[in-house]
Amino acid sequence: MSIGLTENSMNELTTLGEFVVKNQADFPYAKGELSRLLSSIRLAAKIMNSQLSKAGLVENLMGEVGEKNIQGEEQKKLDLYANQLFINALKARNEVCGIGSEEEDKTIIFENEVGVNGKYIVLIDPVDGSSNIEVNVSVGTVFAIYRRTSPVGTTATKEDFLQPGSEQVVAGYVIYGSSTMLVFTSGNGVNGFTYDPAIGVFFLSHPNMKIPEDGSTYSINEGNHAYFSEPLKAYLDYCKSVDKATKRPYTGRYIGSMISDVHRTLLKGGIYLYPNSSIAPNGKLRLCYECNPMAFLVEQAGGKSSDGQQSIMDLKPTDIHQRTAFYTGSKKMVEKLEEILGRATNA
Ligand code: P6P
Repeated sequence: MSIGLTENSMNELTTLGEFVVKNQADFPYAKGELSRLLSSIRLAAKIMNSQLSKAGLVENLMGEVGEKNIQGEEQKKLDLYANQLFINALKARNEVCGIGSEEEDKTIIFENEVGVNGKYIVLIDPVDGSSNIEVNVSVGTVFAIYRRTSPVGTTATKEDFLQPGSEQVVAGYVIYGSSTMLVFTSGNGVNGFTYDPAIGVFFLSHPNMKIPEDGSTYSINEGNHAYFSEPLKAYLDYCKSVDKATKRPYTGRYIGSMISDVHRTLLKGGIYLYPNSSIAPNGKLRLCYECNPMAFLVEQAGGKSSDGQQSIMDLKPTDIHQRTAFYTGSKKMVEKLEEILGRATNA
């Protein structure tokens, strides 16, 4: 009778903690700091998972707060809950000198003796797509970790938070979906861990994730079509025209939760687009704590990310809340988009 385990089963069950220890060499300058940072995010993710799985029953997690964040967006109770949870978890591990959050107008600087000795800064969107939780659609947390550029032992500076995405040390997301997964990169590939709530452990379930070089799914809110540029409309016409050799017309898939749309794109191939438009001249998604971490992950998995002209991670931020057009996915599909957008630019 099969017991569902083989003699090697336990070897196959690598926990997130064991994985980080095994791959400590990936963090050449870290003496365990990054593993402590990741473990704080892991802890907060477990708590989020527990709360979200009963969000409809927990009064303080649903609905709006009645205030707007710096983005001018209605803050959800869930946004504020998650924001405080991740800030507390990160602060407790004494590795961070400051945090930039979508839900905080200004960066949070830890000025106590422990804080000023933190070597890292974290940029985070505590809950991306929070409005989806009310209709039971997946939401997620996105984070990016940088080494500070200011001297250890001093108070973190604005420049610490405005580094280009190419300087990221670690990037990742937690997707709270049909299962909860933590996906991260430290610059040596992308690995995905699935949470088993019965024992409270993240297990390596998606080792060395690679995005297909090409795909046949495009993901965009076409409700904004009237506001798109002519070159972007030309690309969407390309996606919908018939050409069996290139698997067109492509399939349209749009969940409206960026982490879910990019997670599907990472696993199956395709392209995710949130363009700038006449109603959103700089796009909607934020460069520092949404686009850069997702770009790092997709590029580490062999894909490509762009603002239409260049890699998202080459952009030098001037404000942690700044927005950008964002395209990411299978390398060949992003290249085709840039070609079509470039035709207009060069015309
Ligand atoms: P739209 C959620 O608010 C979010 O930031 C992303 O998660 C999502 O992809 C996008 O906005 C949805 O925006 O304009 O299509 O409703």
